[in-house]
Amino acid sequence: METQENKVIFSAIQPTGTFTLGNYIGAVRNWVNIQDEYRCIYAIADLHAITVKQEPAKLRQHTLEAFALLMACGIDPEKSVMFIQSHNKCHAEMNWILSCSAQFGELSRMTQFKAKSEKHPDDINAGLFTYPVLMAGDILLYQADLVPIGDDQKQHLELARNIAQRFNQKYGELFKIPDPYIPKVGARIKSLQDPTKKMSKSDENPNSCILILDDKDTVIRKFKRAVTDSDTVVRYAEGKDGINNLMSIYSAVTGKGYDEIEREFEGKGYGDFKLAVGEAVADSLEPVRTKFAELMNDKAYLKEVYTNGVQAAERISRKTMTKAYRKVGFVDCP
Ligand code: ATP
Ligand code: LTN
Repeated sequence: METQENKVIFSAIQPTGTFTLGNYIGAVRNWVNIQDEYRCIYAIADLHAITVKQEPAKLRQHTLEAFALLMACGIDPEKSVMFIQSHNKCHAEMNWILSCSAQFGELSRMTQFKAKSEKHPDDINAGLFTYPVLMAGDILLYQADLVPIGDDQKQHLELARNIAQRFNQKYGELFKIPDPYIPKVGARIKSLQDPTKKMSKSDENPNSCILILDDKDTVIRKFKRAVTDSDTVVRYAEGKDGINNLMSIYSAVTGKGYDEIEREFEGKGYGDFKLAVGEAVADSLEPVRTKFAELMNDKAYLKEVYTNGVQAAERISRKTMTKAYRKVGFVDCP
């Protein structure tokens, strides 16, 4: 029987900028929490990032920073495999093999493709269209059992399952069919300026999102400016999107339940509450900032970690890649 420890988890994040509090609470913090329970493999998805325009020097910098950020947030290279996607050539190779099992029709139905094509009408490149195939390869190469993802990636995971099943039917069993991993605590953090929208690193208004490297003053200032409502009572209720969002952030960083938070701020105004949320968030991010600065000052160590990481990733994925080549009928590589 399979124990949880033998189950493989794969996930990745794109190096498109400093992570937000949303990325941290909704994704990376959960990745950290499951490291002891599963065999975790995490990647910085730089191949995915170039589906939209990137400045080369910035991409290189953001990729290293994202890698260091994962470590600063608590991903431990002694426990998990962590690497940079483009370093492992299997990803680009598997992308081709799987693209021949993906259908034009199903790729056309991806809502992210439609949304990104509308946002960048002058650059609807083929990579943007086949993005989910590359993502399917990421997952299937490691025979992942579970994939932690947010709502926005559910459609892509469903597609990965369909591609895997189709390949297995066409060529014989090879890929494990992955399931989504829904974390126990997985808050969807909203924009501080428009709490009906998700907090996102590509938002134009810098006050809308907390970046995990923001200093204490900046964090507190952004929370002070957060949009709330004309009521004065701190309570979780329908129609109070701004306050609900702040409560869910406060709850995520302090571990307190909504009832407890309501009692804590009874008789106090929004000003006090916003300050408390700002301080709690800033305090919880402080160790991340310190660790990040340390890591960025030791590039040799970072390099050692991503070198060991890709070697481990290669070892696992090359086995699947070789089997896939045999299945489709390629002559063994001399
Ligand atoms: P972009 O603005 O470039 O689209 P993003 O901030 O939405 O980026 P992604 O890189 O697409 O972030 O997502 C990385 C991970 O963080 C995903 O698992 C995603 O579900 C999660 N995530 C992103 N934003 C939030 C949020 N506001 N709340 C909770 N989880 C989030
Ligand atoms: N598309 C994802 C990042 C990503 C990913 C993956 C997530 C690339 N490959 C494989 C899970 C599994 C995103 O933009 N959040």
